[in-house]
Amino acid sequence: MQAEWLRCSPEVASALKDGRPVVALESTIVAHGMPYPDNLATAQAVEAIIREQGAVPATIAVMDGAIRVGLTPNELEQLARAGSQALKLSRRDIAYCVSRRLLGATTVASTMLCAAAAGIRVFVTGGIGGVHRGAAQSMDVSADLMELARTPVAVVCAGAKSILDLPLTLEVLETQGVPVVAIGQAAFPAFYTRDSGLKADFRIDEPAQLAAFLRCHWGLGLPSGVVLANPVPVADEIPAATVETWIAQALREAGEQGIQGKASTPFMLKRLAELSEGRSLATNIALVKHNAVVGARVAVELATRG
Ligand code: PSU
Ligand code: MN
Repeated sequence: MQAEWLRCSPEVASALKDGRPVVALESTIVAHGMPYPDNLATAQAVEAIIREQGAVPATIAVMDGAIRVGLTPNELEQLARAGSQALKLSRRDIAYCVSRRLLGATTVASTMLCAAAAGIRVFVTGGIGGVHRGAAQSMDVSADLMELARTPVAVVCAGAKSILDLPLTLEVLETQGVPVVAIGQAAFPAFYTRDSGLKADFRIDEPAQLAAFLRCHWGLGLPSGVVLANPVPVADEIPAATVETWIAQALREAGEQGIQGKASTPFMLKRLAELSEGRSLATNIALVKHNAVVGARVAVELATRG
């Protein structure tokens, strides 16, 4: 990627140059995944948690005609205030946003792409996109899965939401050669709930072991990303049956209103927050913070042993 279009903050650039741990963060979760001002408070808290663990946070977004890796506090606030005014950028949208000098928020897919270009291997988020329910008809499969297939970044997440078809999501990841590693349990977590009822491919608990796995994966020359699925803390979990009633209603409304394509996921997140009277949002915030702790520890381990 040409330097003109990829700009690391001085702090991120110096950490990368010295081989110190850096953790990438996405911005769609800020602009499109949570309402203001919770989005700003969460983004700031997540950056602080990563620093406490001894790593440098690098929130990624498109601003002023460049991909920006590491934002100033003012820039983070600008993004949080812009909300849905910022473009939601997947891989296909990046060149348009950069060349038109627009404000853009990166999804898991585009954050992975930009992180890899900058030399960052660990990325913390809430949940990944996946195969949408009804995808046999809509063909709506998140570009996140294709990016995981081709871009060597570890994505620390709480699994994927059950707004998606989770069995099919895991099938696609298997087909694409993406390892799904659950942390601290055998089950693949379903974002608001710890157990989706499906098994992850592997269970690895400790940051040092997770780092060793990643080192081996990439050392073998495997080109893909890795899903590090970290379940929501017990205290913040919402029972699956409760979540399902909100999801069923939100999906029904999405169908009635003809919501599709890139608008689907933000619509679902917003409706879940409303239908749950903020409970889904509180859990979302808690799990992202927990992912930040774990992701930063993995980044620290990865940096200390090369
Ligand atoms: N899932 C969440 N919160 C989010 C997203 C997904 O729980 O904010 C965002 C991420 O940026 C993810 C994107 O990459 O939605 C997936 O969108 P789509 O399904 O359109 O690919
Ligand atoms: Mn989609």
